[in-house]
Amino acid sequence: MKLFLIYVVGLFCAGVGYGAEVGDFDHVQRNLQSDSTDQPYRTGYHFQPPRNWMNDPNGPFYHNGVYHLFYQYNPYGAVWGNIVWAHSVSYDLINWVNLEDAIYPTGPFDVNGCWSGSATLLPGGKPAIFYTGIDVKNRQVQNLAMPKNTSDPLLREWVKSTHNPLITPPYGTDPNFFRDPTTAWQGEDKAWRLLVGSQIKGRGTAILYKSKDFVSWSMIGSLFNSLAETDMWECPDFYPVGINSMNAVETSDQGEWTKHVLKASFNSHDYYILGNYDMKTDRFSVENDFTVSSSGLRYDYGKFYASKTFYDSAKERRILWGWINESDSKSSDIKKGWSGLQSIPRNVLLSKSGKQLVQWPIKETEKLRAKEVTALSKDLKGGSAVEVLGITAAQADIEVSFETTDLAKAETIDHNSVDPQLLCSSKTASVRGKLGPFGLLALVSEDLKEQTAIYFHVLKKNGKFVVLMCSDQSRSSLMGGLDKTTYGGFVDIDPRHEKISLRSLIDHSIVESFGGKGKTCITARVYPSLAIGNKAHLYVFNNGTVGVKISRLSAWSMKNARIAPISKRRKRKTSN
Ligand code: DQQ
Repeated sequence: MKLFLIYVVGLFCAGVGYGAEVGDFDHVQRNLQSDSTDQPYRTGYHFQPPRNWMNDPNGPFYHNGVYHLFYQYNPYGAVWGNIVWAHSVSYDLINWVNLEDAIYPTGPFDVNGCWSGSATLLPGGKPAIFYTGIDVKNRQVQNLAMPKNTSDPLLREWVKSTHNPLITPPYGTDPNFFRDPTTAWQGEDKAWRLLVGSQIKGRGTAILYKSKDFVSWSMIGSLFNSLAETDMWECPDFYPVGINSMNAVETSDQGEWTKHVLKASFNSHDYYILGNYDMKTDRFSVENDFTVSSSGLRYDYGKFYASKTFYDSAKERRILWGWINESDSKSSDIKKGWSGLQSIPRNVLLSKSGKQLVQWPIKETEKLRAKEVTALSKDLKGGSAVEVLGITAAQADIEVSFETTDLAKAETIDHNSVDPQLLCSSKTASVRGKLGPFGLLALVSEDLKEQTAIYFHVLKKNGKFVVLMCSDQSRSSLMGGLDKTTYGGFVDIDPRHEKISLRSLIDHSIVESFGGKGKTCITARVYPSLAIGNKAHLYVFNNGTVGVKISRLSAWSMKNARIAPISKRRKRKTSN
């Protein structure tokens, strides 16, 4: 269908039913909470449990045709606490069935909580989960759990090792800063390795452990000594990526054709660095250190934390999930009865330049695309906006690419301007620039007073063009008491030779955006009070003085994912 275009002036003056498909999963029921009109911020196709608090994605893996996702969950309320591993399964990473909690406190080694961790597929494919238990002395210790019955396709019950805890805080390490074990990898010497996040003398770190039998682990030391002063490294992730390859690499693979990614979650963001890892010596030689400002490499420059990847052997790809927390208050979460989402699963690859990662929503997301509207080669004059009509603007997927022909008119910025978030905060969507701001206005109200803007600026710095991507939440809601921080990141593209592309997944209270074909990602949580459901609108806009061209725009209404809980939480035993 062709796009209907409505030009707008003065723009800057001022659900979800889940008919559960039973398939091979039994005991499913309708998720009653999601379509209710007093729940305008529930999402249609992002993963979230029917109620209560959720944070980090834990231990995802693929086993015998089924994807497993675990997550930090409070079974009793919408705020953090009573943490267990909830468990959901899927055939396609989009539609999910929620099972019983998989791992919950049972013994002195985890009596005070079952915190984050990762899964490893052992030779033969049997999954093993390492997680952090908060023990009877409130120390953080690392425990092992295995499925009770691997012939159960859903792996519903998990049994803990009788040797738990397998790893306790080493001498000199604060027992409050020793958690979140990674997926293990196996060297040519057949020994397993894993990392545990920590902080020593004011610096985040990841401690390397080695084991021949997966039960008895010895400490090797820090994988890499960062100079950056950071909080503790939560949820570290360490994995290979193929150089110049469209296929991902299994976690234990390593060679000249790979680089390694070390990701650490601290200061509310997920930072990563690239380097070469030699499994014989366990040396990790890095190309760059962590950079705490937003000029450094981050998975996402908006809301995205405590992420986790896994290798999907079915499709030879590496998939990344991140926890997207709320931007509203605790009391609003209690009122809503829930808190937290997972990002759309993203495919992760090394960029062609080899200098950064690129992320893209997994192909399966496109199964949810329904009605499509398109537009080709349209001029977007400075100071104009065009409404994208004919789709459900509150639950949509949109891809747009822009051409900038008048590059000579790009504004020059000071050579000291290195922090893109700061730049975006001064160059909000309503501030007119030259080549920019141009991009999308999502979740816009009828009277245009509410809007979430995702946009670019083409700027000149030190004689070179730089592309800035921003997400401006300052006008996302008429309500107060929300975190409306503006986010920003640079996009490593050359506007002289490349189009500037943007894809945004809009889903009621989340706008997940991918700039430059996934080189820069920004996720926003917003709570419009007017731009809700079918009252929400979507625009392409250009608030610069210089015209740009829309080379192509495609937008789709998005169907609901089916996310269905099992009918009853199974009664807990006193030990598992
Ligand atoms: N969340 C978990 C910890 C982890 C933190 C507790 C990161 O294991 O360090 O719920 O969000």
